[in-house]
Amino acid sequence: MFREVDLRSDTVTKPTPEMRRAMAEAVVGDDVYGEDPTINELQRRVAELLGKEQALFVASGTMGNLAAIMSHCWTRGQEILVGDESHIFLYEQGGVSQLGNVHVSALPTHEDGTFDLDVVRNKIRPHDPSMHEPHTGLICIENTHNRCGGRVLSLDYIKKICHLAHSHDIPVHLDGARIINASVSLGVPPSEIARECDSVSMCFSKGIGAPVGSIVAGTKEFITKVHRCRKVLGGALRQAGVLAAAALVGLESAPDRMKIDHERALKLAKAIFDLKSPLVTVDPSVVQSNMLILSFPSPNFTSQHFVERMGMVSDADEEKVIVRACAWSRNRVRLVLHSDLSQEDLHCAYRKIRSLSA
Ligand code: TLP
Repeated sequence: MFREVDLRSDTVTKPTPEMRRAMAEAVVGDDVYGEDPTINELQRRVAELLGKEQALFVASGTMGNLAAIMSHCWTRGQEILVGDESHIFLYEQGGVSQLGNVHVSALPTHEDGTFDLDVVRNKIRPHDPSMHEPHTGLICIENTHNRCGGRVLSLDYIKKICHLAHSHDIPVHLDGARIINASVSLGVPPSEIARECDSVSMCFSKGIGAPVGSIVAGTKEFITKVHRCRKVLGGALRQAGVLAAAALVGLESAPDRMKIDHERALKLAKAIFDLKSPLVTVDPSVVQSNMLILSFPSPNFTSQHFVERMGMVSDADEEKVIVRACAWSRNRVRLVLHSDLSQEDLHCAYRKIRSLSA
């Protein structure tokens, strides 16, 4: 028998018994008619949580970002400014161009997930009468920032970028797939983080632990457009209350749960750092939520070697443990903590890392 510790993502969690019960007992209706009470309740609760007029349930974070961007960039010939390390730019198949007819301009991303505001200012293409250039229709930010290892954008930075955008009449979309993690880390309500942003997307299927679903929030007028875009993207669901029921359960316990994930991530990072290994290291000072990025300074032991070795058990291994992790580049591996991990799972993962680090 092996113990498997899955650190690939917080998306790997399975619904809890309480979620499964709530799903089985959910009161449902046809959501295309707006008649699913559990979906309606979730949308109401999240709109309030994010401090927005309305919210709309969508199938995934990718669909939420795409529908939001299509809704902001309603007319042809628009461009969005996104980070070159953002999920929207890297991992959504260029859907905004492929399906949304939106042009993308990628901004260099700092290690903490921010952009240089002067670079943003220079990239903005104003609504002038020129027929040659696209118009900047939207700026997208991400909090917590996935590729930057779960880094948290500060309220001050969000305020500054939103003010810059708004001074050019450009809205801001926040990819808040993990906004609750950001809220726990900053010690402020999610509505405070989303306050200056015109729209927000948030995922239920990550740290919140629900099996499926995301949500987009904004003004009533904006959500009417998102509703239309969701339909053309094939995301108009029927008795979706079974999914919303799990999300409602997850939301209740999410902040407390995430606090534990964050504490454990930092503890694990410190323990790995203290190994002073020439092969694998991590900077605990940048661990701000539920992720850590391991680096591999030696060309003879790459992230790929590490991931393969972590996923194997040999006869020589005293403990029969498989640890699953994602190699993000030749010398980077992302580890993500989540609610399906026990303290013992993490001890086992640490001991396995230690055994490979000499
Ligand atoms: N991120 C996934 C992978 O796609 C990388 C993960 O394991 O972290 N925004 C952000 C910031 C995300 O991290 C993700 C998923 C999404 C959007 C998309 O969500 P889904 O997977 O629901 O489409």
